[in-house]
Amino acid sequence: MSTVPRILLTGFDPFGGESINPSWEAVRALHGKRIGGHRIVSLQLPTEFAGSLRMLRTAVRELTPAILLGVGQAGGRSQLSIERVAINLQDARIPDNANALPIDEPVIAGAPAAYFSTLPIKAMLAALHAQGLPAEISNSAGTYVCNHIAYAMLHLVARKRGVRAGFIHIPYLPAQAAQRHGSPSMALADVARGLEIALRTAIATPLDHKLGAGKLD
Ligand code: PCA
Repeated sequence: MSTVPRILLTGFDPFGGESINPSWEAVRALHGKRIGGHRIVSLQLPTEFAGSLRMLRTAVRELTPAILLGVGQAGGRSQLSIERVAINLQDARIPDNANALPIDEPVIAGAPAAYFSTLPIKAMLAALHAQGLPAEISNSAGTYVCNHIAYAMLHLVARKRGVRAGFIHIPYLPAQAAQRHGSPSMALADVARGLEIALRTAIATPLDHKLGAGKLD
């Protein structure tokens, strides 16, 4: 088996009546790519609370990745949105793709209330801006399947020394936004480039930068 450290990069299948999920489209474009001495393994997770967690656990066990980056669609957001925190909560506004609608249940019973991303989010933000891509730090990944997977990734590697994890939400694709008057969007090539920049920065940055990116709301 290859000794090249692996990056587990996940996207989701379409949900909420969409026929495409930009997270999977962007993530799969990077599958197999070698960056900074690491190899990217892309995986599509179902937009299901239980199913996604099962598949994530198996992938982490089999791949022993050094870096985990989850990616999900956040329709309505206008830029790449680097998540700072994931909470131990499932509160679904719409049923998931397996028709589950958990309300106020933990992702992992008995586990901590929240985890901060262990990727260098400020350095990633600065690198995206420097490369001409709009990006922000987000302080909530929501309470649906994306937060669920962001939390699970951080929980699964919390005790694994040197293994880091985080999550990025991305806007609609232009074709999706075209069906929703006034919705912001980002081209697939820009999203994929942004993910690659974020990963390269994570590999090159063991300690995050101190850079203000707070919000008043
Ligand atoms: N976005 C959803 C789940 C899957 C996805 O791509 C979310 O933000 O929770």
